[in-house]
Amino acid sequence: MLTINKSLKTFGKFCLVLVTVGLILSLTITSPSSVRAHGTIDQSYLFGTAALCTLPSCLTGQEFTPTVSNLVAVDLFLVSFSPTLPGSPVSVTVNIRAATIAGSILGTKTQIIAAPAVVSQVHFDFDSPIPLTPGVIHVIQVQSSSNLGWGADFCGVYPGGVGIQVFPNPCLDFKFVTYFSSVTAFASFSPQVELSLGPNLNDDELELKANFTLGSQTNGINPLTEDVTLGVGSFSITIPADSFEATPDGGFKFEGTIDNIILEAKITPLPSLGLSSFSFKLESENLNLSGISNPVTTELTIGDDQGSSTVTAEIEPEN
Ligand SMILES: [Ca+2]
Ligand SMILES: [Ca+2]
Ligand SMILES: [Ca+2]
Repeated sequence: MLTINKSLKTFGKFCLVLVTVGLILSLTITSPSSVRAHGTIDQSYLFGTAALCTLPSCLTGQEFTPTVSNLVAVDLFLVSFSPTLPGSPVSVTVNIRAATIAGSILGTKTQIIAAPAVVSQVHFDFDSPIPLTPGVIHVIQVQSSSNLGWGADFCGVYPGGVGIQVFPNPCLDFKFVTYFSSVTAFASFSPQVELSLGPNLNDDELELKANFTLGSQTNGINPLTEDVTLGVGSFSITIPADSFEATPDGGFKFEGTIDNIILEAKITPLPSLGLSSFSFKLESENLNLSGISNPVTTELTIGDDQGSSTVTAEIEPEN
């Protein structure tokens, strides 16, 4: 039941969902899917038929009150605010601020988008999870290099905050979605990757060694009952729950063939480095790694704990 996902991880720079017909600023409501490329929805407000300026001079933002302690992405509903703008590149900066639109910046993302002709859902992934305080107001501030409009509702009923255009306006809510990550990032993860690429299909080999330390918020790992997934570049492989066996040294071992891939994996506690530190070793044969090249993003997920690191793999062609 091992799954091999050779599909590229498609981190769309932005996802567009067209929601408007007719007047350029009028829009119909479309619900985004519950899980997008990155994260799970926490807060959202999807109503309104207006749009308001996003230029820095407009000081535009939306308050929101998260129920979770991190934010990894937002969706904004944006539209060109001038008839000549659609299709032109526009730089959009999203700041996540504490408490008010003048509060400290907790995280920021700048992305170039093609100015949408109609109100469109645009996805912004932050480079790393932004820590939030659940139950407390934060602000999504939006600034653009050319004048876009941000879809808005002048009779907004989002309960977790208000829209801001220069001043907070209790009647205003902008259209937005916030996403959080439910995985706990490793505190450290240092993989060494060796690839041996053969001339034929399914004759490549992968060897990986890594020490990792779980994040401070972790609830621990249990490879006996949790999926273990390793991603290297566009290749990924999952050793399903119930595959590992406990070893006398307190570690876990898997040896077997899954979907024709010969696989040996071992997770060993490293008590000398602390209770949350482990080594992970994996050797596998009969892979198809064609097209892989440095640097490679390497990601190890054990249950809801995850580490990611971009490394230079040792790649040797096999003769
Ligand atoms: Ca509101
Ligand atoms: Ca090959
Ligand atoms: Ca866990």
